[in-house]
Amino acid sequence: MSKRKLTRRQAWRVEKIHKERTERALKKDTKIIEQLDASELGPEEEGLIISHFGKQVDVEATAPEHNGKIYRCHLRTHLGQLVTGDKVIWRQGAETGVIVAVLPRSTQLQRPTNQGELKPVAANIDRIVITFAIEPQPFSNLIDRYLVACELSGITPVLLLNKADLISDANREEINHLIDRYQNIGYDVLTASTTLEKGMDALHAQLNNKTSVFVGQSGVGKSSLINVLLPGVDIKVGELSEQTRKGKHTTTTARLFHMPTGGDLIDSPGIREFALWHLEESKIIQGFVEFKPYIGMCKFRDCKHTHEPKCALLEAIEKGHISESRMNSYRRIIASVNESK
Ligand SMILES: Nc1nc2c(ncn2[C@@H]2O[C@H](COP(=O)(O)OP(=O)(O)OP(=O)(O)O)[C@@H](O)[C@H]2O)c(=O)[nH]1
Ligand SMILES: [Mg+2]
Ligand SMILES: [Zn+2]
Repeated sequence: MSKRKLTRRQAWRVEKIHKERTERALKKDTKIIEQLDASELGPEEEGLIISHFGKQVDVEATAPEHNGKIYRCHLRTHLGQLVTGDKVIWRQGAETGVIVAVLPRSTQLQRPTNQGELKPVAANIDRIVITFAIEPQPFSNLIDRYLVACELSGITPVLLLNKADLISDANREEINHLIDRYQNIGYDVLTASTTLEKGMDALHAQLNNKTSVFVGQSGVGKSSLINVLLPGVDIKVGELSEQTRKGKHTTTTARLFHMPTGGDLIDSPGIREFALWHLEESKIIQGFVEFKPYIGMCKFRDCKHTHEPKCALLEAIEKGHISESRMNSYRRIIASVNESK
């Protein structure tokens, strides 16, 4: 059998399974909604999604008489993917309530999955706290990917190095190098340690009265940081694996917490990779802030910035205006995007 035939057959099977699954989900959904409609539903009210579990969400009732009470609500399939931070209209039910509408998002952080879908991570956010640590080992390419997402979605990044208590002579130089890489292009890098409770005031000042989502690898201390910022909130934290010194994916679903001084913090599950295959090359390059003055200045319109003569970006590297390491990181992203296409 030819390769093409096989692929087409496979595609047909995948589509069939997907269709059946969607139909089953819709049927189940309709049944639950019918049951809900048959019961007494309260009036339409505004709410905020605090957390998301498959077909259900926890909604905080916005009206003052509820005193911040949280209601478990069912989602209707036609509403699309709702996420922590979404503002919704909901109705109270006997056991679970139901979401009837979602209000437009001001911003959203999206994440492409390995299955080829785009999944929202959090909505209506002002800050993305890109968290990294002394261990697990930080990867500048992952930080760069998050920065691209921030720059393209118009959400301000906060770069945060946690576990500063683990800085030693053995890693100091490498860490300073990493910090310089970002400070040289205009990003502030905050340093913190939850064990020593250091750097918390500066972090708090950046997040006060804003809605912020903590992102980064598993085990960098996202949940630990929120626990220190919000005493009384007791999120589960997990030790790194003894063998690999990587996180064990302790947080499994994003959750929003209010700051007593105003603003919200969203804890999110750690990730291994942050793919960018949903973005065009011409967009991704815009996510590298220091490249911006040189974009469109190359001699050739279709310049790939690899070896072409009169390439404005290569010239900028030569003159030291752009670092070789950020350029390599950009190339790695483009290569991985092309590979997945
Ligand atoms: N030495 C040191 N350890 C820390 C610090 N902050 C957190 N940890 C430890 O790092 C480990 C991981 O912390 P978590 O808060 O669970 O990390 P996370 O980023 O939420 O991980 P996921 O939920 O898996 O994504 C725990 O053992 C924490 O005690 C710190 O400042 N210094
Ligand atoms: Mg966590
Ligand atoms: Zn060029």
